[in-house]
Amino acid sequence: MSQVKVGIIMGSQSDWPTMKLAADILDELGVAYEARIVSAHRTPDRLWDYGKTAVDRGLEVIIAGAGGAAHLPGMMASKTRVPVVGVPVQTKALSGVDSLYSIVQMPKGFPVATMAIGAAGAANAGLMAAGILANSDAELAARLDKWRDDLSASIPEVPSDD
Ligand code: RP5
Repeated sequence: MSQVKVGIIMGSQSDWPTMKLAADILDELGVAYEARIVSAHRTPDRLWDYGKTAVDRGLEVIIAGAGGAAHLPGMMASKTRVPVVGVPVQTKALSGVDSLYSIVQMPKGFPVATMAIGAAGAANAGLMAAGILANSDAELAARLDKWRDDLSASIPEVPSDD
């Protein structure tokens, strides 16, 4: 595969079943990515190093997912100008509203593009990353257009009783 331009980072191994849905979309669209566990609280030095080297390593989008006190996306946005797409992971205690609120209310100057809570948000993060890269990659743009057309075509016009 080509140069890795998308980093998928998450606060814990327990986030991977959700974040894998972003990876699955990127696989479908032929977009190279790396996946890493980078915790704002448990591995802050790893977070700092990841953010500090992101531009030089050629990353163009970072998808960051975390749950609960979900500081990873915002802290990553404060450390690199690479666009950060935030995924609020669904939690048991508060259903992911805690994650959403932790990610979405960034102060002016350090944006995080915050997705929906959970599975849909992770898949959409993959699509968002692909859309950003497609602006400068005509072949990826064609694959993404087809992916979207196929999804539209799969939606029946008439509801079924089954
Ligand atoms: C966050 O705490 C992680 O992003 C995860 O969603 C949550 C729980 O982590 P574990 O206790 O399952 O490792 O930092």
